Amino acid sequence: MSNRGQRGLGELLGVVAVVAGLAAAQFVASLKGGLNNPVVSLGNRIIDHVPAAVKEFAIRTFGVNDKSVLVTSILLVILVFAVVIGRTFISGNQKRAFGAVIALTAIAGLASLLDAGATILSPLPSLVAGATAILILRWFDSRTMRAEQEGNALSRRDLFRAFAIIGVGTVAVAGASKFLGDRASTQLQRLNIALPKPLKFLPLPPTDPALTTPGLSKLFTPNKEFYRIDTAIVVPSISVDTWRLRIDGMVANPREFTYQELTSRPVFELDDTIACVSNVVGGYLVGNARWLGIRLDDLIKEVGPSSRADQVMGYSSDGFSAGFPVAALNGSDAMIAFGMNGDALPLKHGFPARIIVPGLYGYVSATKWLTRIELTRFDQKQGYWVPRGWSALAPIKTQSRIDTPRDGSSIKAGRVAIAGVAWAPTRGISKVEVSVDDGPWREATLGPELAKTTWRQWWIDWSATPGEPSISVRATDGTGALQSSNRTPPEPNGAEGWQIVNVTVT
Ligand SMILES: Nc1nc2c(c(=O)[nH]1)N[C@H]1C(S)=C(S)[C@@H](COP(=O)(O)O)O[C@H]1N2
Ligand SMILES: [Mo]
Repeated sequence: MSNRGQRGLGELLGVVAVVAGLAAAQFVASLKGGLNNPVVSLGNRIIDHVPAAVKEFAIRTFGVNDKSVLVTSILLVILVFAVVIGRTFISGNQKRAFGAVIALTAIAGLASLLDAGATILSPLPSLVAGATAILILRWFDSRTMRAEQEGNALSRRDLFRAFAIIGVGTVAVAGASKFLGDRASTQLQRLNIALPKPLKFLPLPPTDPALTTPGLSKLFTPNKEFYRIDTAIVVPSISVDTWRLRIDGMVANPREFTYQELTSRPVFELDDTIACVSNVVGGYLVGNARWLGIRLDDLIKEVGPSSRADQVMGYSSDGFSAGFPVAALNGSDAMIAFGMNGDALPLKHGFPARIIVPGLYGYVSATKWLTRIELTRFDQKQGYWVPRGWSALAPIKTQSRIDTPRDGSSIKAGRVAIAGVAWAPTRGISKVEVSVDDGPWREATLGPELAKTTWRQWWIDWSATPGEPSISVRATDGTGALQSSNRTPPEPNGAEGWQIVNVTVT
């Protein structure tokens, strides 16, 4: 075989060995809850250490796909290593190639030991990946040697057959892991949950003005369209049979509850708009839902909180945490939510339970996949994002958004509806005003107010004349305070400023 051919063969061999290793690792990871694929563990370590600015950039650039981009990048880097390992191996430097596999295995194994809830078993998928890759390389070596002893080189056909077998095996193993993975069974369990009924249902939502105003956000954001932000590469899949919520810390009687126990308590409904601190002016990291759950203040009262505790910290199964003032419970309908818009919480939104605290950004309050609540002090514990540069206290700022017309769009001259949403939980929205080309501020019509905790839709008629006008919007909250006009980035506690969209009217 030519040198070129030899090198190509090496590269293919490296990729086959490493991909088969990763498939084997995925298989092992799917056998036992809590085990992670090495790629996921590596991604977790990267997410743990990215500076706030990079996270901002990732969310801004890739939006809700930021995690797929991360996983793809890690895979690409691993494939580059695989190619180099294969070349090294085929050129006779077998010790060095094995050394590289072992080094990668060690790095991934260490990364997995830092995963939330890691045990001595956590590096197992990484070890299996490394061992599989080495076995395949050695197997290839022994085949070539045997062929040489018999006086002929491995034929192309033999090679293709061997790689085909490994390839099919890899796909089969990966498929089996997906099937075995507990995701499917958790989904099934979730679909079969009959949520308890509230003592008093909230009124049926009014007719949604979005139905008659094209482009306007719906009053309730459908679960499927609801924004998703979290640090989880793999959505945690938690069975309600084994799930427990522990409440401890500075309390007289720490307790643990089952799903059954908590959902048998009186539940209530809450219409609440949640927002991400990373939402830029005019952004879409905000949504409105009818949540169903139990009162958080009652639950905490029962365990006897110390009067010295000033922070409620929620922890998730995957190591995330978010803390907010004990005082935020006063007079608010903070809840442990099990339901969202009439369904059990979707897996992506925290199944089986999450915290919802009206008026606070998600990163300080809305812990999904909740497993523990700790009563603590701000001067002792910080939630996940706080040491990473975000404020410890983060009430949602008043924001308003133009849904239609979209920035950069072209519209026909004539009567056009300008419409959008504005929110300021828990203060409510009392006024939304629109100005075209720095003209006078005109008051928009406001949609129904479900509660002070929810956004309000707004719309206004406009006679568009040809040109390139810019449209701005500003809201006034329920206390009479005007939304801040001062443009600030999301860091460290939420963006401020009035949105401006530029359109072309023809
Ligand atoms: N377990 C966990 N919960 C979490 C997060 C997270 O990373 N992990 N992110 C928080 C942030 S920053 C936001 S904005 C909200 C988003 O909730 P959603 O994805 O249901 O819209 O969840 C919060 N809860
Ligand atoms: Mo967020």
